[in-house]
Amino acid sequence: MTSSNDTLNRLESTSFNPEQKEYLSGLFAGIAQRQLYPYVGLIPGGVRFTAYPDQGERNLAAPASAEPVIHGTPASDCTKQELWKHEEHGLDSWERLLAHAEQNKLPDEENTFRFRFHGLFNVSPAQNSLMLRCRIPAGELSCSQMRGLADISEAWGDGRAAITTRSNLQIREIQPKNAVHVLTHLASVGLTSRGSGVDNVRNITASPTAGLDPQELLDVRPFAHALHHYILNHRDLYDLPRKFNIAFEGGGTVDTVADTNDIGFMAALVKEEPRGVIGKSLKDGASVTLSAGVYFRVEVCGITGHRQFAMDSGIIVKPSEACAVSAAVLRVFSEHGDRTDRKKARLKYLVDKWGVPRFLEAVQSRLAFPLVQLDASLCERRPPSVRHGHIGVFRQRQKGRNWIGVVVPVGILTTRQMRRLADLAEHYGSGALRLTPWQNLLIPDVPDAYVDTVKRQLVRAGLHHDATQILGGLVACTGNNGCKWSNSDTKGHALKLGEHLSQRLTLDQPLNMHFTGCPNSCAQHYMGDIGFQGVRVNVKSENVEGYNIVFGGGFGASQAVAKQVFTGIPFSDVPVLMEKVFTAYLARRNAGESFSSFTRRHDVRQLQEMFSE
Ligand code: SRM
Ligand code: SF4
Repeated sequence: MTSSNDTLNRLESTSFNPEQKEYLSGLFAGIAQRQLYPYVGLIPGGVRFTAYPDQGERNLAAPASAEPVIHGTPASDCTKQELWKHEEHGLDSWERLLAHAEQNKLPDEENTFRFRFHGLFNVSPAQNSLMLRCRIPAGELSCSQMRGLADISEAWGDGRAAITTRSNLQIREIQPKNAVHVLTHLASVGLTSRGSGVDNVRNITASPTAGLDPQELLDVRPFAHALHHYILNHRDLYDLPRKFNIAFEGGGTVDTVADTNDIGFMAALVKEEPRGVIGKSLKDGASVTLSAGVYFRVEVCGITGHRQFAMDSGIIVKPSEACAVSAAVLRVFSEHGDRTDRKKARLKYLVDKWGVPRFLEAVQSRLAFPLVQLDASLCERRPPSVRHGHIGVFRQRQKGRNWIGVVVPVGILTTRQMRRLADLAEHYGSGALRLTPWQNLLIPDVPDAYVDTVKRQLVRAGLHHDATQILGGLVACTGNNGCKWSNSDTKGHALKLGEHLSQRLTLDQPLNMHFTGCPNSCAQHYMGDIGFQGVRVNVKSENVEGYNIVFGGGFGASQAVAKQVFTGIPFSDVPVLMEKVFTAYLARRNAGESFSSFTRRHDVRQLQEMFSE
């Protein structure tokens, strides 16, 4: 086995500058240290045990004279995060977790990075504690899992949970001493948080009404679950250059915003044709006759914070091939993605550099079956989703059954509400719950006879099944109560603005307003009818919370990147400004015109003038 000391000696003979040598010496000395002093853990009941991690053979050493290389990139060019991963695989930090738990210590920058591989985020200084981000594939939760999450939040968190924009759940205010209890309890309810942060594939999303929806083309849940398990069982997929998002869109009532993901699998129908539908094999250019049925069109490189939706790659795959195609794309990304600059380490930048044909060729080279190119016009795309289809009562394709979309204001649930929802799902539905990327949830399988009872019970629990066109479309990222990057209290402001407007205005069409605290755009403000991006604003001698405001975004069939109309508006001015915006829109729109169509047909200056009157 090659020791870290050998590596240290070799560093002497390579061509690093003194600064690089010092850093790398420190790094490898750190490894040697850890091998000598194993971590100690504390198990419930106060029993101590010592664990000697088997460090195994590390791939630190390149040939004696060469510089260490990480995924083809010389170590001295790599980001510090790459060096940390190279030093220790992201999933191998359990000993460190135990040590931190034992000392009730928050991790430093390096260990903060490592613990995110286990779904634990040190969110100081916003809160001096850890946050747990789960993985909930396809947003599907059983009532017992929901109760288990409520137990975790009650015992070790702040007694609440937040539904995220990836149909997922986060629990906050976890003390380091409780981190291990949280993870083991999560496992005991059949959930995991592995890979929900940093350089991993994030929670796999799928149409929230999959399997229930009369209008869907395909129940996409099996594919989302298959991929979830594939990822969990392949360590190399936890060492990507950066985060990676994958979504499955089955064409149902509620949009899953798959077009904002690195890969969006979009269900599409190939219709019966007398001579068959002919595609082209990417492998050898041969014609491929496609039988009629539902396939996925593969869209790639969505990343709305960088103002880009996923683009159609020209490829169509059988649903059963989606997992293999994902794995191939992930490995191409892993091998060739940028390891030197985290801002450019997303799939988009690799494909920008290579172009789509070279990228697809690389993907094809990792697959045993041919990728098939088919012009998008030869497929029938999904039916349009229903705006705010995530709220209210909708009939399922199963006769006499309904899903009830529950309003969860900006995604926050108390543990009491979580348990109540679990009870309702168990007593009146099939025991299942579905989280949505709209930061709310659905109770499926409610028989007609129980719909009114469930509605009443929801209201009793302080939740709802109905909302104004304004309140039904509020989405807000964590904001400055939990995230250090946030310039403003996104969740609080979204609620205040929603209430202010709902008391003064009635809209006859659903509308989405997305609040995001910084340019990272976790709440995808560029795809909102209206998007708010938090900024600090100087007002007289005071620095206050405010927003840049964008208009005219959309997703799916009405996809568009919103344009910035107002810059640096203090939040105190936002409610009155937005009242003016809606008053002008209602007075000047064409009959039945939606807010996004209205804002799209005017340029920025026209909108500024109209909305400032
Ligand atoms: Fe996000 C980082 C919260 C969805 C783009 N995101 C963060 C961090 C971890 C801040 C940090 O690095 O310290 C935030 C943790 C706050 C906290 O304590 O709660 C954070 N992101 C969230 C969540 C919780 C927002 C929400 O309230 O729903 C969402 C969790 C989803 C999940 O369950 O996995 C969340 N973030 C997104 C999305 C939407 C999506 O994934 O579908 C995006 C835009 C799409 C994309 O892929 O970029 C998003 N988050 C970012 C970025 C910018 C990445 C980039 O390459 O531009 C960062 C910064 C980073 O990764 O370094 C970030
Ligand atoms: Fe934090 Fe910015 Fe994401 Fe909001 S958008 S959660 S402020 S990183």
